[in-house]
Amino acid sequence: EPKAILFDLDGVIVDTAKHHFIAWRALAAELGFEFTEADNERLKGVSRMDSLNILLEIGGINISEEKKKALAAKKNEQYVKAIQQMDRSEILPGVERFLTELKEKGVPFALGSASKNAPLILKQIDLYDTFDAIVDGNVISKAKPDPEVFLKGAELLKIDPKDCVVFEDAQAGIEAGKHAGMYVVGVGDADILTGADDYIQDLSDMHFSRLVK
Ligand code: B16
Ligand code: MG
Repeated sequence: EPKAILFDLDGVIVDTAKHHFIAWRALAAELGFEFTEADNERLKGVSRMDSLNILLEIGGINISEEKKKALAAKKNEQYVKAIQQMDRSEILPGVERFLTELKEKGVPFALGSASKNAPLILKQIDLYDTFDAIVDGNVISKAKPDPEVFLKGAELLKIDPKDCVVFEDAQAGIEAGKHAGMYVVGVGDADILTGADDYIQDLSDMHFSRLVK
């Protein structure tokens, strides 16, 4: 029976991919090329700078590191404006019920996100104080698929990694969880995701009993 749960943020707790997409697309338009929703799939779970590098590669643009920093800051400014408008209505289906179930069972849970904006997003949707620990892009040095983000979460919760369950919507995140030696539940389209131990469309398909083997 699992002793702790680790949640990815974007795509698991809340759907921020659309806000990222709008901001990246605006940046691409300014640079003179088109950025599609299919392109945006490649950015899920990927850090801000790595995302920008993928975007520039799509546009065939070569610029200095300094200019890259400025563009990443510009994108983030627009993205932050969008997430400042978020509220509880954007919490994904099943999340609140499942978190309540975990609280009732006394199972601790942490956030494991690549996003530097994770604390702001959790505050906007009023879940900041609900999590027992938060590991985000501000405190990790190695991006998913490196297991660092989830190992840190387990450490903060003082639970052995093998007793942790990870919920992830990104391929790199599923791999990070497996590298950490954890049981991983893929969230989203099981035809796209691979390597997880179980798959659900969203958290409305999840109950603690399903994790008890
Ligand atoms: P930021 P997650 C990730 O969050 C997103 O999936 C990814 O699209 C984004 O580029 C990354 O956070 C960095 O976000 O620019 O806010 O630091 O899925 O790991 O919760
Ligand atoms: Mg995600």
